[in-house]
Amino acid sequence: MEQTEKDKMYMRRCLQLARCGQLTARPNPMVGAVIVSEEGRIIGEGYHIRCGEGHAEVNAFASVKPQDGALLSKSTMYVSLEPCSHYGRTPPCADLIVSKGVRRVVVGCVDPFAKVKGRGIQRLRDAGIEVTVGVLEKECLELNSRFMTFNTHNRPYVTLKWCQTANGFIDDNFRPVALSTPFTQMLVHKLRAENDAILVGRVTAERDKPQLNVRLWAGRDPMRIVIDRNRPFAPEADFSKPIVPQLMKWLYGQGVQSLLVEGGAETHRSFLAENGCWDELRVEISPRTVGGGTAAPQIPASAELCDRKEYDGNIILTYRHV
Ligand code: AOF
Ligand code: ZN
Repeated sequence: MEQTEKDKMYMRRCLQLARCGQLTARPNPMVGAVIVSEEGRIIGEGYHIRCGEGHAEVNAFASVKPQDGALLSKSTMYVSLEPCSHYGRTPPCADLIVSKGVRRVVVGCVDPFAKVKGRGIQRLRDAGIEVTVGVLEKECLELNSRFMTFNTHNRPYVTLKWCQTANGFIDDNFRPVALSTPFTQMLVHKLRAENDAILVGRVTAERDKPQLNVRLWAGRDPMRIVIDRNRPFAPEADFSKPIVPQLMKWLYGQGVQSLLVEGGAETHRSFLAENGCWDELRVEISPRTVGGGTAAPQIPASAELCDRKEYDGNIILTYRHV
């Protein structure tokens, strides 16, 4: 598909708007929409603020000034996610767009949600609207990676997070050791706020007694899960079979779109194992070294480094599963 610089520019604005819903749109995706007149002026903008309230397109149309209303019939709507076609908590955006009579719609990516999945785009095309799909598609998918994974693979998006010494240990055999800094600690709380659930193994829960809540950042506390190989997490759990797929299925049923795994090493290994399941690794490396301790998990060959940040000597590496 041909992506003009102009299309990309307006789609970038949609992404910018979408991010304003980061703390409030969940479990709905972050979505931004822009309406551009024939001569290239933005006459309307909106984003999805809160689940249950107007979608991005509704807010964008509502922002158009009455004196610009006549421009709609020759304008283009840009939206980072396919307009919905179903009655959910709100009516279908595709119908609204058709009734407003815009000439063209540019969509960032298809909505994998089973009730939409291409039907929104089809409805627009059936009404004679020119539709372009896939402008900045990668960025649009990445913005809602948790929502996309949940709806595409029927399981939550899984992030494994650990902090290790420069020589590869997650603790010190001899004494308690603080590896995170006050700043990176704050980033951990931000990560917690971005996830629906947080999980640790029983050993970590008993030894470290982590609170697993959000104290150093804005946002809601995730659901807390302690996994114990001797106690079923749900009545249907079968410990004679690998536990992670069962856990994923159960979390999906609970509507958990994202899971943050905070350790310990054994728990991480079970997610990293051949039949395990993970999407992102977030590894913090402290400049400290220790004489010995619990070995940090190995970074698997299927991990691709996609980000590296350094804060006061602590390095945070982010990997994606490829
Ligand atoms: C859009 N624009 O801004 C958003 C969309 O229950 P509802 O009515 O809020 O519908 C939720 C579903 O609609 C959600 O799962 C996703 O598929 C889509 N979200 N669609 O056209 C938006 N937030
Ligand atoms: Zn909608």
